[in-house]
Amino acid sequence: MPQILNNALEAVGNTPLIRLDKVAKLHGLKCNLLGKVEFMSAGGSVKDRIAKAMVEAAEQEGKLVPGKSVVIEPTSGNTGIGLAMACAIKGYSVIITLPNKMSLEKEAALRALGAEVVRTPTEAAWDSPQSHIGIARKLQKEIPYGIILDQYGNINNPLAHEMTTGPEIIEAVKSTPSTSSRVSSQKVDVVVCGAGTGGTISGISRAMKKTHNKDCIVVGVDPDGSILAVPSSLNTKTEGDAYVVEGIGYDFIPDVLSRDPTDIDEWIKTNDTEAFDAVQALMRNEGLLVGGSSGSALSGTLKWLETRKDIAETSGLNVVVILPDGIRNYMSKDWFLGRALHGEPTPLAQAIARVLQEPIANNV
Ligand code: P1T
Repeated sequence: MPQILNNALEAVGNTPLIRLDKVAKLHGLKCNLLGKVEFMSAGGSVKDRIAKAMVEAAEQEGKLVPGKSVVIEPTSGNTGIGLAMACAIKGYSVIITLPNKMSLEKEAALRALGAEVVRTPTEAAWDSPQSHIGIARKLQKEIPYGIILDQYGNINNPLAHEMTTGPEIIEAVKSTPSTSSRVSSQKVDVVVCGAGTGGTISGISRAMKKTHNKDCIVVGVDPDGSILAVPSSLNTKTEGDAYVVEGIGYDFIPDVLSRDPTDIDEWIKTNDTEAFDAVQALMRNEGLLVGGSSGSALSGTLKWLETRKDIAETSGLNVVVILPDGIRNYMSKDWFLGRALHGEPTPLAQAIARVLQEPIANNV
């Protein structure tokens, strides 16, 4: 039942699981394709959940002092936005270290929430003093009451997903009845999820396999250029290549990313072009204004299903894809503007131009 919430943190999570029927049909899938739409969380991403969990745990451990503590976090932005939101509400200062490649929109949202933002060179190796991690550590040493909650090593990162994201998916799938027009196994049969820190995929996997369906197949998505995929031979061809998608992939293995092959069954690599094409498909066909890594997750799902016709062609199987954030974070990025504003003229655009007797403008 709707009720008055105490603050925006209570509007974190509880995101919808939405059928992606048109995309499924376009790709000839008989299984159900379901998107977990995380941009509907209060701060706009899946990372709100861990920000809230890490702050609340630190409070319980007495590590945060209102009015004094300075929360410092290296992040690709979304964890920072979640932390800045939590800290605005709770009264802690925030410093975010953010690699240069991350969008202006993320920096603007962070500053709007009252955080300080320090940009760092994208190309700096994770363990160099110049990286977002190195600069955060340096600041923490020097700034009184500075504390790094450390999403890369904090157990509350995967735990937040084991306790909330995973159970929400399970509950939605179990409580939706199977009907003749919408057949459902009423189990989560496959989860596909990108990995940055790996907290989302590791936590969701534990929720699925421990409490719901031990045979659930969990597929990790890793961008070309990153080294997270297993086996590492998947990474060798593109290791170190630059890529534009934000939030997924690293040049080191975060502690919270499970390397246990029983947690993450398989990995699939994706590139920028297929990710951004998939974002456009989600917008055009499903009306979902998702961000770049959602496109990576969807394109990874579709590629993986190509290799698993037994699943793709079985009606009723539930394949869940995690869509981590929304287009709010990327509105000024060339990959988005190029596709949104400078695409091929549609038949309707041609008709409009004919009616108005003007040449078809490709750039308005
Ligand atoms: O960190 P992980 O739970 O593996 O989530 C990956 C991810 C996917 N997509 C987007 C848009 C993200 O922002 C992230 C992770 N983001 C961070 C690590 C961060 O600091 O915001």
